[in-house]
Amino acid sequence: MFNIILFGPPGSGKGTQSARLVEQYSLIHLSTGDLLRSEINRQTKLGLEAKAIMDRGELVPDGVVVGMIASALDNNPNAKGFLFDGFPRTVAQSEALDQLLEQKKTAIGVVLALEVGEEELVKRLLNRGLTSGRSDDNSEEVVRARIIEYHKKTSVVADYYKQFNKVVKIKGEGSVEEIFSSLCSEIEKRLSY
Ligand code: B4P
Repeated sequence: MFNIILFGPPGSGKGTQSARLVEQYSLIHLSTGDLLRSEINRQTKLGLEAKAIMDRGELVPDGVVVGMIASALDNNPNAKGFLFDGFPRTVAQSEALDQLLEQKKTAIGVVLALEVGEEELVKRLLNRGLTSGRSDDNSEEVVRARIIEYHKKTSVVADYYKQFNKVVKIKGEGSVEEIFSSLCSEIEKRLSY
């Protein structure tokens, strides 16, 4: 099993690149953002609670997202590997993920960290907000709040994985194809070990 975390601030291209990577390497795509939006669309209790938090640009409580990931892992017993997109977003989520993977006798192979400047992030998200219908993309105030939340709680996730030498930085500006090719070359170095 080969498991990847695609890491980076909001708007860095995680969702965009994940769609390509899961197809290329036959991985199961686990995006906590997508899982939460599916709860919102189905108007579940969890979804209604999450929507209010997401609309402020804040992070949903760790227990909620860890529970969603635990079920998704259980539901895919024959996976060749998982691509985690937008998860983990706190150190507590990282520790919980390590434990869940250990129970399944596997681990994270690599953390690919997309690096994109702040103004480019704001531009991309507001631009997506013009068509996505996502309420967290259509106000500059909320977009900037998400970036602040990233610096406060999520950027330390990279430090957590650095202690295990698992982090590779990837330039996240340029064409989608160029970035995809950088990601693939890092994955292939590790697959050929
Ligand atoms: P997510 O759904 O994870 O959304 P994101 O970080 O905003 O987007 P992403 O990074 O995937 O978008 P992409 O760059 O692909 O999270 C949404 C919310 O859910 C969070 O704020 C939080 O409230 C909650 N949540 C999710 N996971 C959580 C967790 N683990 N714990 C707690 N809360 C959680 O796309 C952005 C735009 O850029 C697109 O329009 C795309 O077309 C464009 N783009 C991509 N690559 C580009 C490139 N190379 N050049 C130009 N534009 C590009």
